[in-house]
Amino acid sequence: MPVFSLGSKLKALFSKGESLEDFYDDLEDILIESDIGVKTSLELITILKDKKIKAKDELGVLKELRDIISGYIKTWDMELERGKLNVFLVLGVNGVGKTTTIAKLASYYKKRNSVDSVLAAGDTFRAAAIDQLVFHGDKLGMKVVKQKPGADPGAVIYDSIANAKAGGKELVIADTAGRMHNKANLVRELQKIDKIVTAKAGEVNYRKVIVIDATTGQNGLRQAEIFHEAVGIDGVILAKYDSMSKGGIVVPVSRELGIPVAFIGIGEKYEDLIPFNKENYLNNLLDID
Ligand SMILES: Nc1nc2c(ncn2[C@@H]2O[C@H](COP(=O)(O)OP(=O)(O)OP(=O)(O)O)[C@@H](O)[C@H]2O)c(=O)[nH]1
Ligand SMILES: [Mg+2]
Repeated sequence: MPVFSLGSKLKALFSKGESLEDFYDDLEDILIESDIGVKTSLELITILKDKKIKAKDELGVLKELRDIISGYIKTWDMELERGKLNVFLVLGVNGVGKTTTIAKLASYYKKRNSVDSVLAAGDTFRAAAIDQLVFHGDKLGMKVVKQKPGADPGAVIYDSIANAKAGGKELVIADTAGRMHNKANLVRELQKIDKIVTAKAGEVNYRKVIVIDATTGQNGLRQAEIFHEAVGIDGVILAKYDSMSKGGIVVPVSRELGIPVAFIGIGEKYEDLIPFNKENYLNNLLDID
């Protein structure tokens, strides 16, 4: 599958030598196609027009785009608050990479901070989801708190916090179901979980992160919107960045929803999760060497 390349499309556009109006129209289409979002793309075009950036000035356009987009993207290092229990609730629609990302996060904090996580099997919607987390917990040598399929996810997460506290652990990473019978149910369920953990806000550093699949396109923005409205999201992890997409979706998520980017997933192995680096990301997005 070819990699969608905003940079190569831009290069082709520059070599077209069309009128300034057509250039801006085409540029707008290219930006939207690269998941930057309609609103943000229009905003970018307006700024370029205002600055009277010339279509022929390839480097000038790229530099300008890079600078503006850079200002749009917020980042978050997702460091642990030491000496305290950290609770990371991992959200996202089904199949985006939540459970795999949880295992990667547990592995990351083990390496970085020598911290063992307690993994909470909060996706009680499917038996296989619990088994998948247990599989990772066994491989990583980390405790998994679970109940039977169909159990109340809030209770599982409550137990995992109690378990972590009793064991002197500093981190709980909680899985959640990305699907329910319908959206209203999903939102209600998440709000219940959120209430339970928020009640412990004084004692724990509670953070909510959404996993977005880089290959799902602009739908990722809608997903982030729904979860953000439901419980308020602190950060995004972009999974499957190694696949064909260049991850333009984090631009509108950051710009339009104000959600910072924490990590990117670049494969299926535990070590394939790296802190988001804005410079590298922008160079890759725009194909700048
Ligand atoms: N290439 C690649 N694959 C990934 C990445 N992250 C997750 N995956 C794969 O995506 C698939 C789905 O991942 P899961 O972690 O099961 O996703 P989930 O969101 O927990 O899915 P549900 O529990 O079904 O809602 C698996 O095959 C993962 O190996 C990534 O960064 N890169
Ligand atoms: Mg899962």
